[in-house]
Amino acid sequence: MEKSYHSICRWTFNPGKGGFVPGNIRPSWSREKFNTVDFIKLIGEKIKPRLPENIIIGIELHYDTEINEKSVKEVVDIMKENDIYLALITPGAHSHFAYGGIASLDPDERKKAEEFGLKTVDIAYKMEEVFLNKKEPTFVLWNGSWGYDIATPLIKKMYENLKESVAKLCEYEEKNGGKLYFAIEPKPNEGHPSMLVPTVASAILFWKRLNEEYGIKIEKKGINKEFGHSEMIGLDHIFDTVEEIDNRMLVHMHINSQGYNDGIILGGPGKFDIDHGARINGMNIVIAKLIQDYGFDRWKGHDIQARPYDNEEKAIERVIRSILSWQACENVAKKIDLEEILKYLSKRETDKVEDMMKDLLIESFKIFKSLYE
Ligand SMILES: [Mn+2]
Repeated sequence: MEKSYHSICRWTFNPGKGGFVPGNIRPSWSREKFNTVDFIKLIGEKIKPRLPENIIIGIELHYDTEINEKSVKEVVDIMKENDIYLALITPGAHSHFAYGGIASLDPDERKKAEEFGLKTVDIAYKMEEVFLNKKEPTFVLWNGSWGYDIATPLIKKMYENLKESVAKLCEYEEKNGGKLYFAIEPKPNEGHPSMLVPTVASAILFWKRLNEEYGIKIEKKGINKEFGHSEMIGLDHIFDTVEEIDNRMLVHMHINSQGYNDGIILGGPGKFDIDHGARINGMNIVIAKLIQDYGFDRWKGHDIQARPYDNEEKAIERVIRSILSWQACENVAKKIDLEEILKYLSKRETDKVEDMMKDLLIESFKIFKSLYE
């Protein structure tokens, strides 16, 4: 059976969100009791044994809270012991910089945020032993720290700062090995009402401009599209995928969902970022087909949150269910007959196509059940 690569996020395993919901509903995952080494052990003990053997597991980490200079050696050792790879690393700049980060108009914040990015590259290369050959990790730039809230013409200047800083970061990485992929993870908002590079299309354009203005090579640059982020503002994550493929910028994916589109769990456009697990629905089966035909065989990430009422056991279950849900979509996607669909669509028989998709959907729920039992 061909291998399938899934990555699990350290930040899923938290004691509770806090704010409007309990902050300590999963007490054994508090910062004092549960670190990244414990997280990797938990994957080895409680998650990997529940998955089919063709699934390879990677992890996703934020510098400097989930991985840092102090913890890196111990984390790499335990990853090796458990056959777990580094799939994604990202500077958690949003935890430190609230005034634009590397795009900031405050020169001091901008300088510190730039240094923080370079340190993240350094940590990534300290983890080379847990890179998987040809599935080297993606260095993700989430736009959360590039936020602003006042209307001024200098938003343009922030964008220029951003391009200059990311160009420097890419040059630094190139000099230090050039093994990493780079992806922007666009999101329309969160933490700030507006953020630079809010959509997949803006991120594609960003890299094209970085190539034109700074000569940055874009072969290994692309997008980490999170399905839920496109869904948050009512955009179509299928078309986002089409654009990524057309521009050869599909390097990583966050396949977790904003909900609503399976008719079972609530969520959907216009809500805060909900981070449900990957869902089984017709749209995701279609995306699975698109990426299969493109030959995408890199990591599929599950940037999910436990529900505010989940205990530890139920939170772990959600990760397993998310991975198996996507596997079910991938399985049935192989059965999509494009010629048959085109035959119907050329005659405007979308009703026939709808019924074909319904059959695939029913089958994928059954496959999920058999994988999960
Ligand atoms: Mn999200």
